[in-house]
Amino acid sequence: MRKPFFTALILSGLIARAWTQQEIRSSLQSVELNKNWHFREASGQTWFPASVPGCVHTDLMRNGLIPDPFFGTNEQQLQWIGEKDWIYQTTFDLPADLLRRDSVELVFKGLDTYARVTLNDSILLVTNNMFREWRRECKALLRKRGNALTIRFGNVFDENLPRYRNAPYPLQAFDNNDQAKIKIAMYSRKAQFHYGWDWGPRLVTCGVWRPVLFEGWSSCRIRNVRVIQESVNNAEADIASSLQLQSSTTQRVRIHVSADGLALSDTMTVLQKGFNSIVLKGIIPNPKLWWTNGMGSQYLYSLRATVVTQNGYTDSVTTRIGVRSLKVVRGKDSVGISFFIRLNGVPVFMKGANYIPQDNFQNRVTPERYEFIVKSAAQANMNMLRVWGGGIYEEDLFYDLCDKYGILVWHDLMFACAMYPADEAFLGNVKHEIIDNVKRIRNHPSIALYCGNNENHAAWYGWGWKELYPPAMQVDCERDLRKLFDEVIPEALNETDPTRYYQHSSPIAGFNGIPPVQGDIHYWGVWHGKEPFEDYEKNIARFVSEYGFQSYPQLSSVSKFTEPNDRELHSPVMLSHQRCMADERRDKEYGNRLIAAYMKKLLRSPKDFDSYLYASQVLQAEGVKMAIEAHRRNMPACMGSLYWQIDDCWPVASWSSIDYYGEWKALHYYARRLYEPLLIAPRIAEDEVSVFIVSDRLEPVSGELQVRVLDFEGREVYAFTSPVSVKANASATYIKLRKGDVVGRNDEARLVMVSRLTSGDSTLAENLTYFKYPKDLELKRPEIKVEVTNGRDGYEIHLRSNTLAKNVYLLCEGQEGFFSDNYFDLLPHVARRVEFMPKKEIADIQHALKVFSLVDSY
Ligand code: BMA
Repeated sequence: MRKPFFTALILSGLIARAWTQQEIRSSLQSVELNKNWHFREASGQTWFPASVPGCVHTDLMRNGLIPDPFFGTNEQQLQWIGEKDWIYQTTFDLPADLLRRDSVELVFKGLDTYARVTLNDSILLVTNNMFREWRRECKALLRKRGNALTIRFGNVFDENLPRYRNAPYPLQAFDNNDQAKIKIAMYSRKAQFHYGWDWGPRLVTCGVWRPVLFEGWSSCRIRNVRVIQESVNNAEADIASSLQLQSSTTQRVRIHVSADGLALSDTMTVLQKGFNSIVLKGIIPNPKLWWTNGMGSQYLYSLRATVVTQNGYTDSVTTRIGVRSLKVVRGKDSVGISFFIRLNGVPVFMKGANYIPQDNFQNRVTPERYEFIVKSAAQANMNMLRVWGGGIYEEDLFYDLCDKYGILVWHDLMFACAMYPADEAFLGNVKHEIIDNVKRIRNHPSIALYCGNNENHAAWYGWGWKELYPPAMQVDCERDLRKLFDEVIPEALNETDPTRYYQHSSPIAGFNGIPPVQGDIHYWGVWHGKEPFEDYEKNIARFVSEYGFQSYPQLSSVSKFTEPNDRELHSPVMLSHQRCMADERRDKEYGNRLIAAYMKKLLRSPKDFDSYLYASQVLQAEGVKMAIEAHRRNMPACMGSLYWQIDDCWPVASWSSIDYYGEWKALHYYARRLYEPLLIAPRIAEDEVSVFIVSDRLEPVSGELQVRVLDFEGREVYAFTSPVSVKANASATYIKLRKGDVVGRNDEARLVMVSRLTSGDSTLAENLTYFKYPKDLELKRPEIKVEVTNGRDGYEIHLRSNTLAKNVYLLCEGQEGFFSDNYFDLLPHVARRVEFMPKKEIADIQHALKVFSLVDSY
């Protein structure tokens, strides 16, 4: 082991005092401009108060100038907003000490998108990329009193239609997404889902979407710290901190880097006037490693870099780092070419979902909503989210939360389902965008990999886009595709984060898993391809980064965007909240028809609208269950399962497992069970019942595996028990039975197979399997005894049924709150306890609580 470099633990203030013998002043001073904003339509006269950060839609709403765009069919009447130019303005005074700094910059963390910024009558900045951070030196333009900042947002059509008309060749986009006759989304570096998606409205907003501030500094400041973990093991972590400093003069400075107060390095150096790069190395002995959710703790070190100048200025930057080694392992193996994550030396199966922006209007996504969604992922035993390419580079808080909850991030760059321009200006713009964002996020332990785009390559090579062009043009298109994703982006990554894995697109192995030899797939045979759920079994790749099935939000959520007479599947309002129109152009019933077709196969026809919403969620959950079980059973050939999608950006029929209002759908409860570290996943094929146990635990588990077959009244018709030692981090079959023996002469429509792994008195894993689709089961109307007692954070609901109750659905009428479990099957005569945490106190819970099950839906 190398000798760790220790200097005595010296607080930066003390170093500074010893160094300068004078009062220490902070180099940096920030003043946020979030007050006194007004806005108006550019050709109008009247100013209205505005919120910054924010966007024009929420400002219009707050002023009572437009109705809620998510309600009813309002979206359709509000398209004019995106066609106008908008002006934002504020006037402000500034503190004298800010103006005394060597430099004062105006910093925009995000402007959406085409902005012309005027400061005290001088044009300071013209922007064209909502993802970039913009900063300009502006000290010479500022005064103490009566400053004015004006931002004019140009509409995307005026900006992009000329580009569209002058393009060297027409650019394709998937019809379902950019929901207009002329598709221009790809010309703007703006969240692509703003133009509409197959789960999202078309609301082309604009505005100051991230904070605006002045940053003044004197003498020297730390611009950026990149933390490189050169090698990590249990004994030590070699840490290189690469600092970028800016100095207003040539001067000697002292730089100190520490992790949790432990000095990693302490040095004196001479900085040149301008930008300076310096790398400081140090060792964290016996590091506490960062693990993903379910595998260990998520320890985060506070890494602090401090610079102190001879003339008494100091600046410091603190970043939270997780010490871990992570590799995306691509190499030849017995199946083909592997694709898996090795974390701290251990291959880890990725369990998770795809993530889209949580709102069309980003300023409404509060810290609480962020925490709720990432925590919900962790609660569902996920360890990965894929930040999908049609959305945004997320807020810092999102990555902080992923660090905290042990959720790795598969990070698409923001390109999706389209062809993109490749002129020099566009490519240069993209390069800046990648550099800005990667610099911002690269220290997070949660960032696992970068991926160039969502499905652009698949569309070009697989959806027939290439064939739309004459051969000579195909060559140009392909060259441009490569330029962006194989040259410009990798170069930008190489400058900023050269050691993280990058792949040009997702999927890299196509749309089905036959044969599953290399890379990730998006399997859409189920849903878009109308294949049966059983086909999930046949389409297992090395990593399934997308697959999924739609459902509707629950009734209380639907009630929030509809009037009572809209609550009918084919009403104009419900249809405008169903955006999947794939293949059959602009056919609004397309998505509904797909749900109906699968529903017909699996479930009995729901008796009314409310039941239909519920049944759609059960259907989605049952379908995705087949997929997750198939993927996990097939580890290590398959090492990842990310369903499409965890969240929604507005209330809509979609593939989400949590609706826009934060209600867990049936799928999210199912996912939590299916992503448990220990999963029993029986598979019935022909006459054979194979009981698999999949374990993500790193130690073998000893226990007893019971397979019992019960009739719906609880009578046991078959039982088999065997001691097992469950292999660590593996999937294997532990029992094989003949279906004929298991079922005997009993009617399959009245049986449930209960597979259970126990250790002593505790159940480690359990799964229920049926021999028929739910519609063919002879379920009786259950009598469910319900008792409610006061619990720690709410109520405890005790349930017991006289017969098997399938997909028990608890709901507290008129009350918002969270059920610890829902949509579960209740075995006869087995007590079950569910907690309910209401948002507000409930006067009469017995009265408000309703208990349904599948038989009540038909
Ligand atoms: C995928 C995604 C999205 C889309 C989803 C559902 O391919 O990448 O573009 O919303 O399918 O169709």
